[in-house]
Amino acid sequence: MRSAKGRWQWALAVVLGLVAIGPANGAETLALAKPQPGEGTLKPGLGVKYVPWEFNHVDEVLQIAKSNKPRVGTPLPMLNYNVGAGKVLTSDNTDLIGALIDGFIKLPKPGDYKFTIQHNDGVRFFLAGKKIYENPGVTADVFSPHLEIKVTEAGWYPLSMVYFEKRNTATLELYWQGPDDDDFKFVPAENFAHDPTKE
Ligand SMILES: [Ca+2]
Repeated sequence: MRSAKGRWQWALAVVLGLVAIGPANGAETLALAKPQPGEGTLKPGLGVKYVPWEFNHVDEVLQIAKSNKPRVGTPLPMLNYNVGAGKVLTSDNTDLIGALIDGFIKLPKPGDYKFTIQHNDGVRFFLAGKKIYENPGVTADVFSPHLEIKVTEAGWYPLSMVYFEKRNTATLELYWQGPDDDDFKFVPAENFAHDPTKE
């Protein structure tokens, strides 16, 4: 038999143990797309729709998209755009353009992932319906913090972004560090897809 003090210490140890195996940090746990997209239904790259306007905030992109029908653009093979004063993503515009990006990202194995975005101008980033990051206004090139994601099942996860470029230079890059990676790299093209019926 444990003494009263012993029982108390034992109970405390159990509680501390539970705390220790709970979420290690603020990492978001994502829900897999259910059902998973069927074989052959997805096309490579992320879907994108463009809305021309002089935006100062990602909310304005969503607002203007309600009245000015967005134009479907060529899908984005991957997010590695650091174009200076050149054309924004796959649009023909070098400035004054918003983008609604929608598709899937394949997270190939369970484990802890970190993402980081470099962007110019504003962006809002969703994974599996959760807002992972936003920096919604006009900005020079800036990196997000490391965005920690906990994945319990491999598969396709919904990914969406609202983005705009106001003036001067434009950047939209998405990097990750997977469970087995030592460093950040661009999310490869093979890990992006979109549903062409949503175009
Ligand atoms: Ca800019």
